[in-house]
Amino acid sequence: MNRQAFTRAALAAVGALLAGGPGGRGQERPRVRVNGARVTEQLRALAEFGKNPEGGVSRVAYSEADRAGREYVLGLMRTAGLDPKTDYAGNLIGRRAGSSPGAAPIMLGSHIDSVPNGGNYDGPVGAIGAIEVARALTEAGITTQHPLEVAIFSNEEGGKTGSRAISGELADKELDLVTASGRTVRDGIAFIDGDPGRLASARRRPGDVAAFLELHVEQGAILQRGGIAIGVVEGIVGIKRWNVTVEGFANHAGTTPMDARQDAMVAAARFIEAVPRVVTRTPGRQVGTVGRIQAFPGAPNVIPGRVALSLELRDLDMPKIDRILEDLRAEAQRIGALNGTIFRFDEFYVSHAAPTDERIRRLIEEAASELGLSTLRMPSGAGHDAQSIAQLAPVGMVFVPSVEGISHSPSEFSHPDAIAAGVNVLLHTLLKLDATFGAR
Ligand code: HGY
Ligand code: MN
Ligand code: MN
Repeated sequence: MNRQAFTRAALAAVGALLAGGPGGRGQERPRVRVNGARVTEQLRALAEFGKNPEGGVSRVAYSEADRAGREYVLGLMRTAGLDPKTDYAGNLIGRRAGSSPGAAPIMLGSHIDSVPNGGNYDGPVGAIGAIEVARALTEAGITTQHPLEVAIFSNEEGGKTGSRAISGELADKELDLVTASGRTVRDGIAFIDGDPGRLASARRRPGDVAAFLELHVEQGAILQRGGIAIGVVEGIVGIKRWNVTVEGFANHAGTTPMDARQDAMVAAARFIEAVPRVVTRTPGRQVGTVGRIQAFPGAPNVIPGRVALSLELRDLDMPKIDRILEDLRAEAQRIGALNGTIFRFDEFYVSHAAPTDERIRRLIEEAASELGLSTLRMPSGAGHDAQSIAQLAPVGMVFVPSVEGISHSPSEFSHPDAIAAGVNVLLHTLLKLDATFGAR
């Protein structure tokens, strides 16, 4: 090595030392990168659990497929040296020691349960990505100051049960809800080795977690349409859900004249048609959906005496959700008066809107920029576990593009390179968080 080369190498080494080593405050950034091929292979393997012949998965929470998928992920967590445990709410929690043992952990995570006939990326990208970050740090010989926790939250799709048990938002009445697996939440938690009788012990308090980061597919088309690599989430919408019951009068479909019916199905149909009209009356990005309907007694020759619907409203502004519900109640009253039916609204689910932390948004942007990736700040119209953890810690969310914005569908897809880029941003944001959110 000639004198100039030696001098250059020596100066670079000194520079790296001044940078304080991995995650340091200096200019030199650790060159550590995740293993994208490993992430791709693990996503493919996880997709086998609950695989549907037409593509995608039905790995609904508390199902056999969910339990088998969790076993696979537990294996990945052990290989990554995370020594995973199952908490009382059924969350898989892995832990990696930090150099400041007294510091509160930085948490990464997401979920692996899916909706029925869902896709292979909603949840698993952030779950596998979080495990990969831990493994990449170990392979690079990097120890963060903060302990690192990797959380695979249970039943995200059925109501963020696991993360809302941690935040304290989970209501007892939810334990009796019957989930897509056919099990109640209570029985489902037991089925995945949690303990529904000790959920209070899964609770975390402000200060127990230094910060939380979640990587997730966008589930919309904004990033793809803009050719942007990384979404920096500004806030996650609040969600409220109601069981709407329409009471009419069951009667003979053949002998009851058309002007003498209290037809609950007709009233329900008029209400369903009114939802988009009422929801869009107010300016903004709020959304409203009727996702489930059931008529009773459900026979072709009986005028339905009762119809049960689900109603869901979402927006970043919780009071706006309440105002829109009042408008829908007034509309239901008007509809009921037309044919003598009565509407009842029973709220059964609340997930609070959550802004992300501005300091973490900036760290995500810095990390992406240093990796040569474009970014865009944006809201999340989908709910996420991050909004539960936001009740007790500062949170950040990183989005990667969803092809055609499709999600909750077998056609859901994100490119391996885009996913690897997102996991690298997760890794380097963590290192920046570790260096700036002072360990005690
Ligand atoms: O419903 C949602 O927004 C999320 O995908 N669980
Ligand atoms: Mn999700
Ligand atoms: Mn989802």
